[in-house]
Amino acid sequence: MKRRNFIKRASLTGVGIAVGNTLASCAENTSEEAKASQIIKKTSLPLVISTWEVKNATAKAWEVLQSGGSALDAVEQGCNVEESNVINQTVGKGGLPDRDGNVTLDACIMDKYGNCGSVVYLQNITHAVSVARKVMEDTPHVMLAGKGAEQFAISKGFQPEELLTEASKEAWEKWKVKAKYKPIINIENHDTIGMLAIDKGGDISGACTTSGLAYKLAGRVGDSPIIGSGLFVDNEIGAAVATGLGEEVVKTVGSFLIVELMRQGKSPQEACEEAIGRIVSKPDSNYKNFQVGYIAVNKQGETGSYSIHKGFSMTKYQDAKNENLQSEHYT
Ligand code: SD4
Repeated sequence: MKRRNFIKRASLTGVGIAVGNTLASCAENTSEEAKASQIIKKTSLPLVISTWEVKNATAKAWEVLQSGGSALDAVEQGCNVEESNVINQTVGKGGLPDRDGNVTLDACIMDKYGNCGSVVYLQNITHAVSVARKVMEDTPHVMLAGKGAEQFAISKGFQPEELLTEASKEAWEKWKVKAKYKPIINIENHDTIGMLAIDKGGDISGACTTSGLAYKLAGRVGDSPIIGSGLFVDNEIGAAVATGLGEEVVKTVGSFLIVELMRQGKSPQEACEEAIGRIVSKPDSNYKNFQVGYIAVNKQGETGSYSIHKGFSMTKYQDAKNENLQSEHYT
């Protein structure tokens, strides 16, 4: 079977399964195509969802979408808001540093064509997600790291600046004197922003940006810039993005997994739950000690979110309605 037909079939089957109740009300309407188009009409576009309670960032993305902008511009500009927000100590400027006091950023972005760009271990540049977009659009590569990424950013006109704020420096200095301190993601540090949007044209894009695990070993990179782990977009199926302990997301290639599960017919909610299940059901999983959360959207505009522990939430803009929705959780 040709790839395109295969995708179409799988995705239409998915619609049937994912929204079975709604379909039941569609009386005797027959073909899968007809059913799918009825569902698509029911969904109001555009929409944007983000990990955690990031109202300003999501509002910015919504503004871009409302004015007819692309999902790609929306997720980039939305994430930029949080990258400049020095109060948020897990993203961009003001992010908590690594063990040695260096703020290092990871970010990626993915468009409706499946193109992607990513930066890892980027220093001295606030808008990591915009650098990732430049990698995607202006180079033949997908990923740039460290000094090379920084030099590339500067060559593209990004201004280098000190990312370690007084508040983050103070927190790091306090951390240094505490004996046996063990950072537990989501208790001491969370809010990494992952954002997924569908624009008025029905096209999907996503982005993710973070300063990573606070007080990490120098050189550590998490899931957030790894395409398939921290983020995955397939414009024919849907998209997913992760937050939490990146090592666990990478081990299960979480975001790609969710999109593939949606391709097989699972709803975004079911797919997020199964991806969390893959982490917690490992024989040696010590999931009680860390958090992972996922959000996802399918082509029909249905959304889902799930995490290991309670406390995770998703911010959603649709129909000019702004909601912060507590996510269901495993524990
Ligand atoms: C990481 N996933 O670097 C990121 C951190 C995060 O909420 O999402 N924190 O592992």
